[in-house]
Amino acid sequence: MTTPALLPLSGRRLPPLNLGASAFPHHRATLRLSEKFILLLILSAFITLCFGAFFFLPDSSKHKRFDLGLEDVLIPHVDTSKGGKNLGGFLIHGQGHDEHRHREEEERLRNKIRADHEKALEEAKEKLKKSRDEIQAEIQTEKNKVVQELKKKDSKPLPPVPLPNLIGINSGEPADLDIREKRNKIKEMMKHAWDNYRQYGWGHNELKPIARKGHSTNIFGNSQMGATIVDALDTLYIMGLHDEFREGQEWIDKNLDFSVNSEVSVFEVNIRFIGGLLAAYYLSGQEVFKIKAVQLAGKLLPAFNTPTGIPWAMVNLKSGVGRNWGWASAGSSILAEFGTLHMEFVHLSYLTGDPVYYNKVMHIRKLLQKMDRPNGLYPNYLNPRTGRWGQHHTSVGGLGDSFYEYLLKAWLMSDKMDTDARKMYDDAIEAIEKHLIRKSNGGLTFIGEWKNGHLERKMGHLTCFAGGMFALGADGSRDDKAGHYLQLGAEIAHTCHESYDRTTLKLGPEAFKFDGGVEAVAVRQNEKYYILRPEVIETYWYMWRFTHDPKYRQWGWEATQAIDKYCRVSGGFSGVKDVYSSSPTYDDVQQSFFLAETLKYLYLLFSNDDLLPLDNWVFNTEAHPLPVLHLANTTLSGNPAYR
Ligand code: DMJ
Repeated sequence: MTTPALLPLSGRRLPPLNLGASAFPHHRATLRLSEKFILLLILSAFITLCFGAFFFLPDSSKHKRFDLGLEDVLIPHVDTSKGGKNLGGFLIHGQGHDEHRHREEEERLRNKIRADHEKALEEAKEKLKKSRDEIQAEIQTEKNKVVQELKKKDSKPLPPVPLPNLIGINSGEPADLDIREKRNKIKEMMKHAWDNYRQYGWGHNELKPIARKGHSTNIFGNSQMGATIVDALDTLYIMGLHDEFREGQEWIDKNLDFSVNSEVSVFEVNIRFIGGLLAAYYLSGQEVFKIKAVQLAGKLLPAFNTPTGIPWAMVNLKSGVGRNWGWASAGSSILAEFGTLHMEFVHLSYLTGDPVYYNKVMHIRKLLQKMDRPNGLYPNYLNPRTGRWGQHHTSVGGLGDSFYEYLLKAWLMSDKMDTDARKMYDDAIEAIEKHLIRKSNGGLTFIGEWKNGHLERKMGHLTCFAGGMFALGADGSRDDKAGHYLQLGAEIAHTCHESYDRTTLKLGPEAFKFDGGVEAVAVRQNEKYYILRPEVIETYWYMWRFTHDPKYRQWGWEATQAIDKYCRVSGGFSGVKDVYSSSPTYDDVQQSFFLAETLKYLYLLFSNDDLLPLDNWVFNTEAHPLPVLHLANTTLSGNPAYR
């Protein structure tokens, strides 16, 4: 006996066989053409067989089969009180009136099945008449339809929220001619970087300016997410490069898709993509950026599904599966990664009215607040399964840096209402000053790293951002030590400038030592490179805003000239492998942060202070400006701390 499940008994069981494009949209996209032909043949043969069997078999057998099917499929809810009996799941129907109704129903269904099968046969025959190209075109059209439908589903409008007071989105044009010319030079460099990326790397994450093709690293996963476009948007906007901005917007609108089977860094995607999209939204008011930022944030949320709520370092955007870097101590997550989500996530909750983002980062905050810290220092590694610290390595450079930055900026961004964040920042900086900050024999202040119970007298280029951070945090510091922190910022700026000045190219090495007779100089060959990083220039800019000491513009101009001279190639800008060599080789990468940060900070250094004033804007760690949220006057669900 044929199993009922295989019998084409009703319109519900076996829908009208449409072998054309709309029958199985998801499977069809993946079928190859030859497979499709074979499938069509098999199906049409099968239908013909069923059709023939149904009409040419003796009547009794037809009824037997039909009844079996009807019993459990078509009239499952027969009222047994009217003569039907339920025997082990099968219904035996009563006589007379019921039987007549039953026969009519059978007849109606038989007619429907016949019509459906005839239609399906016709469609199958039609399909077989078509050429391969026609079928391929149909498949493509249907694929496009599915993609459009998915896009529509994803682009739900977000609830309107009152925008914060967006002050200082202006040209910032300096009156001084010399400063204006310098600023124009920086704008020209931005155009050179963008135009070459546009020509040779468009849609790729980054550019190889010498090979003149796209480039990517594992932080962006294996897909082309246009990292440079998203990272550069707000710089283009600020510089008044509006045509380029619109090109970027158009690409994002049409191509930026997060439903990809790609494992990305949660931290990098947050600071570059979500930060970049949010800043572009606030500056330009274009909804598409907000919508994309929220879609992307939704894809990062599964990374928080760990026993402690400390997110994984990486997440697959499609499957939501997360994991940590293989090199991180004892399977740990990294302080600078899970601790650098706060600003963007608070903005996401603010813009969507959905507390989910806010709750995720506040959970991290609360967990960290409760933990014991060796010497008051935060180790760089925390295991997301056990909630325990990994190796006791503390750094204000790589692996630790932006965690401290975001504590301070969370406070600033909340209009100074988030006093918990300020307290955590003050405590952390006090411990850092006590255990990590030292003066070299030559009088240079440096920030070392705590490793295996002792201080390593080495400072990274990344650590140089801290000069700006100390200056930014001076106002509002504990015991009114504003002067002290501004001075500390100036000392770090000076040390980092020395690290540039003591090289052949006047560009800073990746790391430099204060040990064994050297000061602010790289010793190991693999620490002599410069990859277009922004941190030193970032500190010059903050110091300029707070002091207006002309030396910061002078140092910024030295760096601009060195970059233009040694990193510029005809296909864009490249990092160099050895800043102490007079004939350096290129690394052939134009990093997206060069457009997001390095050139933006340089441009702001030569602009008036009323362009993005620091009382109203807070820059995320990738230099994407986000407005201060006056949360005291805002109802943000799940936000008791600020009310
Ligand atoms: C940027 O992506 C960010 O500044 C990050 O915080 C650390 N470093 C790079 C640039 O050097």
